[in-house]
Amino acid sequence: MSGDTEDSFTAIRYEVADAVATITLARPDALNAMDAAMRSDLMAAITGTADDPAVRVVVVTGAGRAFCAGQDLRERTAGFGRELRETYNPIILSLRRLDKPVIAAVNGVAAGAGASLAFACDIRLAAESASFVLAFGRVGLVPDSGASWFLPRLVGPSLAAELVMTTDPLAAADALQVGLVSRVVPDGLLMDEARRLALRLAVGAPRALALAKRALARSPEVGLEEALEYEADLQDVAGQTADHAEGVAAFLENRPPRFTGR
Ligand code: T3D
Repeated sequence: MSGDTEDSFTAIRYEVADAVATITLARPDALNAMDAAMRSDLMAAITGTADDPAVRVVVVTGAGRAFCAGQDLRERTAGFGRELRETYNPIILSLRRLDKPVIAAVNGVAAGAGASLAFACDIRLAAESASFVLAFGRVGLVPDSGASWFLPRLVGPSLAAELVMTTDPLAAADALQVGLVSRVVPDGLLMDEARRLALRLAVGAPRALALAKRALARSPEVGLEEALEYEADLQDVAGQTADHAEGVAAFLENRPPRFTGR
């Protein structure tokens, strides 16, 4: 595993170290609001992680005091539906389809499409000062970039409706209570905690993690019988991997496994 650092973007920072790619939204003066450059950088970075066998886990976070304030409201749009279809939606779908765990390290406010971006990640860790604001209604818009799909699944229909309709912020502690985030940590420790978790996942069996992600992503859309069938299909695949054999051998030899992704 390498200790490389790569950074050829303007609106984000992209670093790879120890098999963990960290994508940092980097327009702190605008609370990391998403302009065209950021959306393009983000898409390229996610595609880069998919294509890079050295990357096993992705962390998404924000520079400064915010995670992401959603669409840059100073940027003129060429058409809402078009912009969503051409830029936001592919970002959301590529995060969901990425065969690697994605951790959102929500370091501050996540508003509008910034909240959607966090929702599309597999695991959300939040700093104590973080919050989620379904801000769309404040500017006369509707939830987009997957917010209307993710939120009811993550927190239930009633709270989802309340958050969307009132646009009241949900503080990190409350987000933890309703299961929107899995951990809240002191602000200064968020990235250490995210990195610790990422490194743990980076030594897991990559194929098994990818297949588990697929099963979890599919579960809200299928009934139990179909889920059982899908699990059986995936287990046929996982059970044939060298990593399964390595995991069993390591268990029997009472040593840590060395997973290779084969
Ligand atoms: O294609 C399409 O356009 C459709 C897609 C839509 C998706 C969406 O995301 S719609 C929702 C867009 N986002 C918002 O409506 C959120 C707007 N921001 C806020 O409501 C607040 O800034 C926050 C609740 C996020 C944080 O509040 P606060 O008090 O901590 O910070 P602030 O003072 O409002 O903002 C600090 C600076 O960031 C300020 O700039 P300044 O005055 O210091 O130069 C502010 O203008 C800037 N900023 C914050 N959010 C945005 C932004 N600049 C541009 N766009 C933003 N979204």
